[in-house]
Amino acid sequence: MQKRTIQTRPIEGQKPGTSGLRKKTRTFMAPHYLENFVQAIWNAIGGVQGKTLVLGGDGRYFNDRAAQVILRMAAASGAAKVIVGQGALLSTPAASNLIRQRRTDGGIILSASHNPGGLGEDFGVKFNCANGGPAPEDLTARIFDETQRLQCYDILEAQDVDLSRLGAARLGGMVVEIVDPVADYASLMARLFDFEAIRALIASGFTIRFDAMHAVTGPYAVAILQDMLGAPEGSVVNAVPSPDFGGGHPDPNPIWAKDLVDLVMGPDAPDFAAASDGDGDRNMILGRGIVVTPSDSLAVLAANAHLAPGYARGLAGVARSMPTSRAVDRVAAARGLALYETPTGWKFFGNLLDAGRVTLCGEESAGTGSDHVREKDGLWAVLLWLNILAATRLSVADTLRGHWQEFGRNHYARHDYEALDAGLAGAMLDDLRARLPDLPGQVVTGRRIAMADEFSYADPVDGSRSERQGLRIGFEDGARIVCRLSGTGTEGATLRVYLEDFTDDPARLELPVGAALAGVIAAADEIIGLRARTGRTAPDVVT
Ligand code: VG1
Ligand code: CO
Repeated sequence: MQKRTIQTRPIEGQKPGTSGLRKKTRTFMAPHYLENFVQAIWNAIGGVQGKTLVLGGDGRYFNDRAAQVILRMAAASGAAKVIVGQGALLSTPAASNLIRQRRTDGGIILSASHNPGGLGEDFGVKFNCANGGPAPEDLTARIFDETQRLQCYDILEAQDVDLSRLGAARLGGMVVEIVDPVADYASLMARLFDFEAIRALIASGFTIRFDAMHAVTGPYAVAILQDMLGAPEGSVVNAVPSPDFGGGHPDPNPIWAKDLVDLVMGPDAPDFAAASDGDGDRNMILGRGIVVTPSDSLAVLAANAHLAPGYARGLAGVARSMPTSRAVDRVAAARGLALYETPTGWKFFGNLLDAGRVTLCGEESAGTGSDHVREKDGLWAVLLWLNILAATRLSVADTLRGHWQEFGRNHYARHDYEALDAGLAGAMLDDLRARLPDLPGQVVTGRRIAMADEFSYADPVDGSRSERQGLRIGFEDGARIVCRLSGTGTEGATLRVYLEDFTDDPARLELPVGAALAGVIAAADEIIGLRARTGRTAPDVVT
């Protein structure tokens, strides 16, 4: 086997976004594209000589080929070992767990998460550090720097490693350890949650449906929910990962998991339903007749986590991304918990978790997690919900109702305007940014603006600063509008408008979100001028 040094040139645009580098699959398959980015990672982390890494992905198109390239590049650069999930599969939280459990130097996750997969769709590569968490901003900036000056990369000339068989293989001087992608993760879940109680709940006739959306959580959900917890076969649907996710978007929200919404709203509704995304880090929670908003889910979990053994000692604190609704803030205030507000993206929770300042974190984008790993974790959220319901024996709907009665309700929605012209979207936000200082005091659609600013974050642990993390406008009555551009898309620009209003009026608690937010939506349109500037009359996706 021969090591080769291949001459290359910097490739433009290899700048990691909210969660790794995401591009069209064909872009990643173009000559040198993947190789350049991987070599840039090696360079940015000081090489991989003698190091041990974890490798796996969500099974999308090109996952298997990319894994072989990365193995050959790790071997060529002197890595001691790469621990790979069988078939090159690992969910994002399972990869995070393996990195931590096996005390490795980090890992590479192949995923574009909830973005669709296939030759004509999206692919992604993400580096996670030794703590199991996504590379922080200073590291992604170094990786990007390296991509801009790269002249060559090292790769071994070798046959593919057979990743279908468990056990150890060799690639040049490097060991490739092929592990069951589910086993270590499942045993972590069994340590955190009262599996006996959940088993008893299910045995009592409590019905569940989990939609793996043809993505990576299928094998995990079958093993845990069906084999370990006794849910009848067929409780997990779309359980076989497919390279194009069955042609759908593996995005667990009411648009892309509409079947599940229809199911819980219909006559055959199960007691509990859930879905996860492409790489298994997102979750959607539903109950008979109800879809739980991710921001509400975070608040409910924060209020009840102590019912699960892994959190019986209580929570150190909680964190949410800035655009996430402030429902969890009310729980934190009532329980005397520290509350942190971070920019969008899981990488910003890492320091808080490592420092023991927070136990639970969440994002409005269907991400919830805890200090058990350093990623958000879809199945973990499902199991925490099930553990809570096993302890209270309440329905999902009654759990929510009770929560709103105790803490009040933050009605919440996110409106996405997709595939906007990037220049136009940028100009629209620049314009709004320029007007922010004048907004406080103005009355828009009958509401007085109390504050308006651009969110920036100073990490309380290492002091690092992140600027330009979203424009926010707060009203005197507690309503809020947040605007930012997506950092995970692969085409044009996506504008996200996050809308929130609070009520503790018992008569308004159960108002549908659309009705409760109508006033805030009108105010947002007037302030941003979206309709006028883009010609769009409605968002493409409402979650
Ligand atoms: C989106 C979400 C963000 C999430 C990120 C990665 O980012 O808004 O909350 O952390 O996706 O999730 P953006 O920049 O497009 O708004 V995943 O499950 O795609 O890794
Ligand atoms: Co994801």
